[in-house]
Amino acid sequence: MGRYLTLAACQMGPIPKHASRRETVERLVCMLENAAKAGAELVVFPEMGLTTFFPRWLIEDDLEIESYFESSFPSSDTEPLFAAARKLRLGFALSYCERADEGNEKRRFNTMSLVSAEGEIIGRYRKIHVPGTETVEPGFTPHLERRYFLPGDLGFPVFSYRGIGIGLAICNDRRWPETYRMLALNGADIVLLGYNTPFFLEEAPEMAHLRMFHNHLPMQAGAYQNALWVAAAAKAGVEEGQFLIGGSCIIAPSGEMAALAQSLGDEMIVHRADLDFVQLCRKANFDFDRYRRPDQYRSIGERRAALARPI
Ligand code: CDV
Repeated sequence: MGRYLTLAACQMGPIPKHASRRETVERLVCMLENAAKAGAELVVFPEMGLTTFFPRWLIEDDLEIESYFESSFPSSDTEPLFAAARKLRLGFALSYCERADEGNEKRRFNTMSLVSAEGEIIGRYRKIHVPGTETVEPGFTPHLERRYFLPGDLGFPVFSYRGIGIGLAICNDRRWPETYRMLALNGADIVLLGYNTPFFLEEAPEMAHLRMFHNHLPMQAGAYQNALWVAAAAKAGVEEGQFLIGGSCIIAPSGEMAALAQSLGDEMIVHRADLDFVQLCRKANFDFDRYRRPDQYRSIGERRAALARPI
């Protein structure tokens, strides 16, 4: 008998600025219940699944910024999610804004935690590729993640969920091949990903028609080139005046779309992921151990930008 894990990606319609944590958590619990009814064993939610995507605004008031962050996870507000996981016997990955001070240093990360079907934290990932700017720049759609978040400092950990290697990634991470390769090298069979992607970018209006293509292209390539499953959940629709693309999906290790959301609102997609297919794709397409040449790739680990001109 083959090995399977039933994955659900829970796309969310907008989370308004005024929504309380309790309201949003109730909404997430409802989605967990629906996912359990559909037979899901592991669920992924979008980036910033507890709040609106506040980095679209320049906020000066530190108290207001704080209101978007969690200083503990679970907290009394988020505990119902953990209770639901225990009751429904399914795990989930949720992304939120993490406050993790060290001594006097205020540290804020864009974080995703993986929670077991026993309602215990399995592990945590902090977004490595933090896009946008520190201040509002003319000609750019305001996206101030770099003002509010430090880049992740935990590398690309892979966690065991029922003996299956699970990697986590957040939004802009999905566009970088290094994300999938690092997770694959660390033993991932499945990558869970959450995102918030604005449809319109002032800096590149001529590429607006490619937003969905550029959403799926790197995830399908990442799944194929590393022979792993990708389950990705979007925030979608008009959130506080900004249109976020949906396109939540589950992608097979062959690079094929296995499930795709059709709406711009709350929508769950489910797929029974065949884990033996991972092994088949590795053997047929990408046998790392036999064919990779890390000694020839050294500059990937050493050089950040391309050379101005060839050597
Ligand atoms: N939340 C994100 O990381 N969004 C980026 C946008 C700013 C390009 C993304 O890659 O979708």
